[in-house]
Amino acid sequence: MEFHLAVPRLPPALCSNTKGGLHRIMDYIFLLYLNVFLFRSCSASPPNFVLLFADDLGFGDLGCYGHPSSLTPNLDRLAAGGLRFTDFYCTSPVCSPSRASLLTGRYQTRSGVYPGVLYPSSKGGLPLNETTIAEVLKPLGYATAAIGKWHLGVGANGKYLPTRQGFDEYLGIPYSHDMGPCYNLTCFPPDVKCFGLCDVGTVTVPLMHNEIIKQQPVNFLDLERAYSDFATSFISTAVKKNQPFFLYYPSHHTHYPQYAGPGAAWRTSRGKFGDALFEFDTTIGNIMTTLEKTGAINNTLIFFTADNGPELMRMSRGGNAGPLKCGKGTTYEGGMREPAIAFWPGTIKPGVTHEIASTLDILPTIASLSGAKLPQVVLDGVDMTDLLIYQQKSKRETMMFYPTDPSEMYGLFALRLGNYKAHFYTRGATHSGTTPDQACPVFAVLKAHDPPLLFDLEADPSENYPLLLADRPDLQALLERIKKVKEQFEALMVFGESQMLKGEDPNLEPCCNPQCNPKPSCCHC
Ligand code: CSN
Ligand code: MG
Repeated sequence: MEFHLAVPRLPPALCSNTKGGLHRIMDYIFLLYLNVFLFRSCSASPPNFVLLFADDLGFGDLGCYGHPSSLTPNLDRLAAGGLRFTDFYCTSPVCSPSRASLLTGRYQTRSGVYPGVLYPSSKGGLPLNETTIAEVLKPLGYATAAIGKWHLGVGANGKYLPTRQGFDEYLGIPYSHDMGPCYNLTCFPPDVKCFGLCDVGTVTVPLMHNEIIKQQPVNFLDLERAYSDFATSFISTAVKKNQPFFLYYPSHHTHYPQYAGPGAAWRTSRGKFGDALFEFDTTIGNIMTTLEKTGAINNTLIFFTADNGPELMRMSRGGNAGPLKCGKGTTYEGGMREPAIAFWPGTIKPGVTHEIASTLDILPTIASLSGAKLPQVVLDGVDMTDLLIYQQKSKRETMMFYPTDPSEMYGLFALRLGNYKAHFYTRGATHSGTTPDQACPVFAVLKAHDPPLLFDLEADPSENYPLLLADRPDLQALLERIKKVKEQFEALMVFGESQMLKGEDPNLEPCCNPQCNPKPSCCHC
């Protein structure tokens, strides 16, 4: 019914929390009088959540964000029927820290998932005492599954795998798929040459089901079919059992080396990156079809975003930041501002929002929509319910930018307050090499800025034209405010013990044949 688009159906948590008994009765009578009481009808069961997370995908990579040759019909459909964000941020320009924040609603500095990323032999992982979205939902009886790239640790006896962090089921590769010998990084057709850095000397890339290695090396050409079938079966089973569900699908596809199975290879004019993105988009279409067929679609929030900006060192295969400066590894906008879409037919009104929002806000929003309890820890996220459902302003005014190697000594590299972003430090990154902009590659060494480099992101989203205090004396007060916000934030930040500095142990590399010799080549099943 059209009416539902205009006035949203209230999720159960909001139905029961918003007003007391008498008010509700009076509301009811009033609305009856207006003969529009149906508008306020409440959904019967808690909503389902599907969280789609792309890897190394830039602000300019989707059709609905202006890419001229990407083929993303399903993401475009989500954007057309949902809320598309223009100012949405992840928390780190690399993968593991960004994922830690997404799943905990906390900056990675708190959980200790820094510096850099986890490797197959890393001893650390997302600490088990952190509470993930899956763990927030479990007490309410949700079915939970993760599919794809985990990258929050494997550890001894799989102690950091998704199955130990609130997910009932997992199918996927537990880290980046370039973390294996080059010859195994199979593209279609097999692509033996390795562009840029590839990590050799480690085991071939495993496919894990829960805590067991199902295939090693994984066959990338069959992988998407397996993921898509797993998602379909997970959703169908939960719906059959009348169980609310949370599906987390962080895809590998758009991370180098991009791959695509027979259904997507050579299908786009954008080459390997385009084909890989198209294959991921096709699975998103399959998930939507399953939600429609099972009748779950109107009670499901689908949220899409990405972990970090494009890996520009891979040149045309590294993704695209669109109008934004630099990419992966940097604290410029290209490293951390991402496409994001929230879709929930009948509940989220289609549109575009310019409010500032972040992966940090997803956990509090899911908790609020489901009626789950928030973890009793310091959270950095804010509840986006009012923004998503009632088109109100976001409670978020700031975004903090930590580099890939956060430290108490340097603190924040940059801070966004409203439309303004101040850089206290800038630095290029290996991952952002090859662009003509001299600020992006690793040769742009660490530089401190005092006063900070200040940009008006509305007037200049590309961070090309720093505002000069000499021209704009009015900005002095703004700068003072930014410094104060920074000081207050940093004074309350408690750095968790670094998980990456716990080091590595080659014996931890996943091996399907653990007693075999010589490693890693014998880990082949
Ligand atoms: S990431 O990509 O995991 O998506 O961030 O595959 O920062 O040194 C990043 N790194 C390998 C990677 C290494 C990756 C790094
Ligand atoms: Mg990544």
